[in-house]
Amino acid sequence: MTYVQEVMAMVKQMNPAEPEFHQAVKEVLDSIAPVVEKHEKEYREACLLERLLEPERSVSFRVPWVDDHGKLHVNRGFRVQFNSALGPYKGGLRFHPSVNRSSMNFLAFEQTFKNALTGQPIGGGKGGSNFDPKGKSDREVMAFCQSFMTELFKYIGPNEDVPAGDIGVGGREIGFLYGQYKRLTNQFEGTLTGKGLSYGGSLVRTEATGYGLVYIAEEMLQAHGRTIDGATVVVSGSGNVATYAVEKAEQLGAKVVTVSDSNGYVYDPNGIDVAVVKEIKEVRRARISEYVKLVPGSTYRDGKKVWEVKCDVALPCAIQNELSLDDAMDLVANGCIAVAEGANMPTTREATDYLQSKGILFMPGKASNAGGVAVSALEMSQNSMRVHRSFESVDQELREIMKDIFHQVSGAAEDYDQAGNYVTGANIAGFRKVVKGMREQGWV
Ligand code: NDP
Ligand code: 2IT
Repeated sequence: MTYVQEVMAMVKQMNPAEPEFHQAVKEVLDSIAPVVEKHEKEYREACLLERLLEPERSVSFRVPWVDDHGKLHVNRGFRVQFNSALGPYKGGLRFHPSVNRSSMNFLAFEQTFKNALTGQPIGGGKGGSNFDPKGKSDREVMAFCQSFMTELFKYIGPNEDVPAGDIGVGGREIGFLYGQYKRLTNQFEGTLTGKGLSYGGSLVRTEATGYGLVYIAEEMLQAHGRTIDGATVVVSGSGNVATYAVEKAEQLGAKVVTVSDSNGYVYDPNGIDVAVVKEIKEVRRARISEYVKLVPGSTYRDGKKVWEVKCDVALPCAIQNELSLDDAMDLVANGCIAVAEGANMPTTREATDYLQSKGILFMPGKASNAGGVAVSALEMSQNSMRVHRSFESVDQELREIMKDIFHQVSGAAEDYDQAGNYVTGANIAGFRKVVKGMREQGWV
């Protein structure tokens, strides 16, 4: 067995019943195999892959909270501190019923390479809970956040681990979490990102993941003689990433025809009205099916996914494994030319392989959704310096970071004779940076 095969078997044996983690690890290991082969003896002696694949620290904890009827509930909280070779652990918190050890490990592992690609000094981590914020009152969400932070605060800090938002955790939740952190530590410091603008948040953080996704999609298209201007785009999801991907794509001249949630999707042949999406999701916190009541000419398909809609560019912005092989076949049959992942690992491995085999331009999430965490790192530096940068300056830096990621990713693919394979390129480019840091810091 090769070293890569050995460690893949080890990961499965040490983390049984963690399919998402196995999937993420396998994709990275398959990509980096040629790099590892070149340095096999040295990496083996240093147990480099064994160390890379074992989180530095992983905690899970009880989160008791009381609902509006006085009933007590108990959820499970997690924080996985995967790798600190390049900086303090950094990564979001996800509140969603699907959260378990597998999804936390996969997300924290992916985050390590994504964060390396940003060029910012941040290591990789992730956390969250199987708490479902859907249908809960503000008071219930606050009670949960306060209880969650009462345990989490022991493990985080501005130079230690800096959480942010992810699915189910947006500005409201970060506010409640930050308030409790401050109460427990008596410190006003940048231990969370995605904060409100009046208490240390950065301009552009809300928009950063969706905008960054469109910036890198445009880089990729332009490198192949195409542009997003005039393209028909399908977006899945209607949360933070999806909303601002729609906004930026439309600003750059695309027509975005879909948004969705876990119940179904909206099709608007005239182009999604992003102000209506914001009103439904950010203000009313309602289901996306409401859209058709507000926008004449739009339709809603219950229980269906957006990939059946004809498009030039597809931007999956909801959740892992939302784009299957069948969906990929639909996209190809309908003439789609490019897929860029806004979510983390939204495309199954079979679907990714199929899309690439058909010559579809494919940008993996760890490169294409890195804009969010990149601006989180800019929020951290603003907090340290006690300064507040303008929208234009942060947005300009985000653009440059996404452009730089595109060049790193395409360059690394070329180095290994796989020009245009951005999956391989992103994994190799991220791996090279993390490994350099790990090698120079000794056997820790
Ligand atoms: P939000 O909670 O704001 O939105 C999530 C959206 O995805 C909702 O519309 C939700 O619908 C939908 N969704 C969830 N499950 C499914 C499903 N099974 N099928 C279809 N739609 C579904 O989360 P974010 O926008 O923040 O995150 C979206 C993705 O982007 C995640 O993969 C996240 O990890 C990733 N990401 C987020 C970043 C950020 O800065 N926020 C940064 C980088 C990546 P419903 O209401 O029905 O659940
Ligand atoms: O998946 C991700 O990169 C995020 N949810 C954002 C993490 C962050 O720290 O801003």
